[in-house]
Amino acid sequence: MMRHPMHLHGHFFRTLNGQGEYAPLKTVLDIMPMETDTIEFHASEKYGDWYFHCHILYHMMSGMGRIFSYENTPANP
Ligand SMILES: [Cu+2]
Repeated sequence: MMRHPMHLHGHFFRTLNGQGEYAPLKTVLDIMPMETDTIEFHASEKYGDWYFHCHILYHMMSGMGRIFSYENTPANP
């Protein structure tokens, strides 16, 4: 039951919170306990794998992170 400041590398994202065109543009979203949030971002790079993770180090080190991969990203050996 903790907050999680989630960060997506390489992109700004919008928090879809019902504010329409005034949805905040962020690089970190502080998610409260038991909260569900929806974000969207423009996949503006040619390709790539982008790390999405909690900014609290021990959360990240215990696995609170995921890779967002663009379609058609070449394999990274
Ligand atoms: Cu966290």
